[in-house]
Amino acid sequence: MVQCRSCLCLVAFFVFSVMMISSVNPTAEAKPGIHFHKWEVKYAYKSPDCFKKLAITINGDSPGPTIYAAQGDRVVVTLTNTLPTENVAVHWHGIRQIGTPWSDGTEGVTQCPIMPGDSFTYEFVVDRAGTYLYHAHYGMQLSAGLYGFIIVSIPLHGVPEPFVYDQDRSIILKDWYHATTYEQATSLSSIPFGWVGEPQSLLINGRGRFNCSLLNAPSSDHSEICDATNPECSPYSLTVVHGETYRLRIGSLTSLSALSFQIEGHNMTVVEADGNYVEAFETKNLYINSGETYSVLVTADQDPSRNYWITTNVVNREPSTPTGLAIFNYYPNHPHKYPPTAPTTGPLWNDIASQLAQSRAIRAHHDFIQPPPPKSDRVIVLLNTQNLIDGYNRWSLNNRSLTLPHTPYLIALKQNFTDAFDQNPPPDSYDIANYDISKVPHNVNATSSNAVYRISFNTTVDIILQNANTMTPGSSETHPWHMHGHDFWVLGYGSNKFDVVKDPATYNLVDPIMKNTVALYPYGWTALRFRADNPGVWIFHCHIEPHFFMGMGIVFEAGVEMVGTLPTSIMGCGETKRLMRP
Ligand SMILES: [Cu+2]
Repeated sequence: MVQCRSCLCLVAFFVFSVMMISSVNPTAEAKPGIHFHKWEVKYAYKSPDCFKKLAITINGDSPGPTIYAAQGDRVVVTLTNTLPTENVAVHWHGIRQIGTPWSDGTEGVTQCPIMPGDSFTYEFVVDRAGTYLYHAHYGMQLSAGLYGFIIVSIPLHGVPEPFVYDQDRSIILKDWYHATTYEQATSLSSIPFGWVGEPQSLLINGRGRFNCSLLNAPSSDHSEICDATNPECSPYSLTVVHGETYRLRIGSLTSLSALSFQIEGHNMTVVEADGNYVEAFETKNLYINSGETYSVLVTADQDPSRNYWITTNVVNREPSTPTGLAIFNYYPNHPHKYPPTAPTTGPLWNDIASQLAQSRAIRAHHDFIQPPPPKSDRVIVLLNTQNLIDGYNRWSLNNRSLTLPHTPYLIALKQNFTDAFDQNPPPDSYDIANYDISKVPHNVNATSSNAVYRISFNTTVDIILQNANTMTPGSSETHPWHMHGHDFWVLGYGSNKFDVVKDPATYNLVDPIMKNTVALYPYGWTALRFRADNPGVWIFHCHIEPHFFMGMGIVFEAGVEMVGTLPTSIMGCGETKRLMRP
């Protein structure tokens, strides 16, 4: 067993691997490891973009420590909530939680929130190598800075990856707001509605740059809250050696922004998406949505006498956020020496066609194709709309806007608490024949709902995400949809209203990628297929935090009767209180 704490984890894991290599009979199977982490979730003042703001941190860090493990290992995170007046829950994004649905970390779905002063232990197996994420899944705490990476390597004697590289590095992207999550959440749920707006900066590995002179105060007054000389906001520098090839794991946990990512003068070869190997393809601009991860290979093959810019830009929404900057540093140049060129600007923000082209270009790696079942047992078409409910702005699926119940679904379903949520099934479709997706809806009103899609265990389900016009004429937004507990096959994309008769004939059933997060483009559709083979209760939602906060998600159940005895540590709220009494 290996004791791991924050950055010591990597060292411990390395030592562990060496121990394994030195002590193991070469023909024997490697034994899975266990990685213990102790996290204190606490407030700290942070200046990631030079502007001082209260952040929610793990052991004082935002982003939090990277969890390193090998495929098949067990990860045990004991989280102590020392936020004095605030609950918390943490989701392990991309980890399917096979056999441990209560460790998914989704407040209201799989657990009660962790109350101030309480500790909670998440324990799960990382069953596949790849690049994953973790982040808060309660209220809007992701925006407050609770996020990080999970990096799962190939175990000893494991199936090798279909690509080679010299070094492994990771980059996590975030958009950053100066308003607190409490102000944002209050504005979103008020009449009149207050939109969160565009972020103030983009962070690369927790570092960005806000122009302090934009503050409405003389510089002598604002140096306390915005200090351009603060080392916390000096750009991240990735040091490379000429001639070496780097595997860059890139993950995005933005609250709102879809991003493009570039390395000046260097091509990137995409090899992994959401933990699945893809047929390698080259790009200069990697588009990445919140909740997605990619691995790219980059060879340091340019003039090594200078540094280059790493840049990230907002796409899909008219940007008012400055380009996020980091430095691609050729050793032995000084890591903080600015490149002699102006930062590259990235692609046009509204070039949806090239984003769609990238999405369509990604195929499963030919040696790792997992063919989808040829047919589905059920088709659920979800119309994505912006609505009003009693005058409040919301997002809905088939006119239902999700409100999480006070009793988590997993416990309510397992214990048959039928009063905990609406027992009527939500609709599998909408009025496809008559609904005009290109216009503001005739009647913008929707209803709130906490009903659940009940799915027969081990059946195959297609989900068609259908986009539409918002409540603003001529406007439709991109939504990155993320599924808990499963990967899904991405069968296809379209740029208009889905035709239930014709469009399934265009599906890629040969080599579709599997992902856990996929984009739904403006006015278009995205078709997914998944096998409901993981017993539990799972959420499927838009990964834009304010959209999810405004109801953009559904919950589905499959095989809940097969879930083992629930740990009492997930209980304590709503109707589960009665289970806690002797
Ligand atoms: Cu959305």
